[in-house]
Amino acid sequence: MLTSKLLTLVLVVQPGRVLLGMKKRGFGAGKWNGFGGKVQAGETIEQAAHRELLEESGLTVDKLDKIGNIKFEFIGETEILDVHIFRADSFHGEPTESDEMRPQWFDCDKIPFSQMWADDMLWFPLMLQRKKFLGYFKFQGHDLIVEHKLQEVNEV
Ligand code: 6U4
Ligand code: NA
Ligand code: NA
Repeated sequence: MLTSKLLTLVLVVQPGRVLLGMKKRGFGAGKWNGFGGKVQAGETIEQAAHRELLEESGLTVDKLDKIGNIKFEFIGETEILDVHIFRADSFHGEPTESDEMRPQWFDCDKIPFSQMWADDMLWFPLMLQRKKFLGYFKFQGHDLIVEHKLQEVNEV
């Protein structure tokens, strides 16, 4: 049976640039990614997104826009990752390295897709254009997408 695990992912965007973090340990270590993690018991998905953003980047935001939901399946694994994606266009604080992530700004035309999850190059353009989207990606291992669906929607 497939179970699913709720996760958050936050992209902080400013005109012409996006903040990514180098994941130093755990799932996706060695990849640049947005900030996020597991939703804990007793918190909403949005609360988890704020908490993980602060823990991993040192930033707080007044507003998170819900922009996407992607479900990831890994062949041979019984858990689907149900990732809720948010975008923030302003923030408070200074990006600060944590045990888990090393933040760095990237120009929007120099996003390091070759060192990111393979799905990111497909949905980052939608995210940067403020489009909303739903997706499903099936991975073999952590680098190969064997099947996927991605659609723009009006509401996530
Ligand atoms: P802890 O709680 O430290 O053990 P960890 O195992 O490191 O957690 P966590 O909580 O950081 O994992 O969550 C994984 C993060 O990676 C979430 O923000 C979701 C994100 N993520 C997972 N698969 C992804 C994918 N294919 N593309 C992507 N982000 C992904 O862009
Ligand atoms: Na995390
Ligand atoms: Na986490």
